[in-house]
Amino acid sequence: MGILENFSLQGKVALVTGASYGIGFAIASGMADAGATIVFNDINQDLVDKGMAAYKEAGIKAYGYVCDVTNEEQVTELVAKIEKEVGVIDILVNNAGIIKRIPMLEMTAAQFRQVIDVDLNGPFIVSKAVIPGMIKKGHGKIINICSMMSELGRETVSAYAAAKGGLKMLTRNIASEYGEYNIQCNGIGPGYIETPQTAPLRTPEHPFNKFIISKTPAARWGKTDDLVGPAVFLASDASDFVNGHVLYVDGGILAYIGKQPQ
Ligand code: NAP
Ligand code: GCO
Repeated sequence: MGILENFSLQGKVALVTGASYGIGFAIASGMADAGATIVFNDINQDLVDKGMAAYKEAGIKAYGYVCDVTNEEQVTELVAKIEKEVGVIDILVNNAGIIKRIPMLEMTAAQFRQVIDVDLNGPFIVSKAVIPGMIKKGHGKIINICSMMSELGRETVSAYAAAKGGLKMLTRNIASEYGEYNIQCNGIGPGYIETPQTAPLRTPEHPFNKFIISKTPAARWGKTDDLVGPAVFLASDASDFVNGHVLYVDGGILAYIGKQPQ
C-alpha cells in the first residue's frame, strides 16, 4: 500500500460540529476530499441550510442536523440519528465554539459560563456520546479545535483561554483513557485565522491586525485551508500512534518573540 493511502479517509464517517462555515467547513470539505462522508451540525436550521447549500456548491454530499452541543439530550439524539441515517462515527472534530472579548472585571459569571459551556462542556458532551460507537468499531479519531489561548493569555479573553486550556487537557485525558481502544484524541491549535470570529480584529485600522502579523513569522493571518492538511493527517491511519498531542498550526507564533518595532 503506498504511503499516501495512509492519509485516505475513504469509507469513514466524519462529524464536524459547528461546520456551516469557517474553520469547521474548511476541515469538513478537506476530509470529504480525502474520501470521508461528512456530517455536521449547527445551532439552528438557518445555519444548517446555509451549510448544506455551501457543501452542495462545493460538490459535497453532506448530512446536516440542528444540534446545540451544550445540550446533552440533543447530542444523544443527534448521534443516534447519525448512526441510523449515515453510519457509526469514525471521526469527530469538536469545532463548534464561541468567544466573548470582555475585560474580566466587566464579564459576568453567566457570560463566563456560556463560553465554558460551548467551548469545553460541548466537546466533553459530544465526545462522550461518540466514543461508545468508536469502541464498538475498534477505532476512532477525535480532533479538538484548541487555540493559541490553550497556551497563552491575552486581555479580554479570560473565559475563552480557560476553556481552550481545559480543552487541551481534555484532549490529553481522552487520549489517556481510551487509547487502549485504538481511539486517538489530538488537538489542532490554529493561530490567528481569517474567519467571521476574528473579523473584528482584522479591520485595517485595528491595531491588533498589525500586531498579530508582527508576532507571526509567516507574517500573515492564517487561512482556513491552512488547517486542512493537519486535520486530514490527524483523522487518518497515518497518525495511529499520535495521541494526546496538540498540533499548533500557527505560522510559528508560539516559537517567536515577535518582530522588533522598526
Ligand atoms: P465561527 O466562525 O464563530 O464558527 C463557529 C461555529 O460554531 C458557528 O457556526 C457557530 O454558530 C457554531 N456554534 C456556536 N455555538 C454552538 C453550539 N452551542 N452548538 C453548535 N454549534 C455552535 O468560528 P471559527 O473561527 O470558524 O472557529 C471554529 C473553531 O476554531 C472554534 O472552536 C474557535 O474557538 C476555534 N479557533 C478559531 C480561531 C480563529 O482565528 N478563527 C483560532 C483558533 C481556534 P453561530 O454562527 O450561531 O455562532
Ligand atoms: C482573540 C482571537 C483568538 C483566536 C484564536 C487564536 O480574540 O484573541 O479570537 O482567540 O480566535 O483562538 O488561536
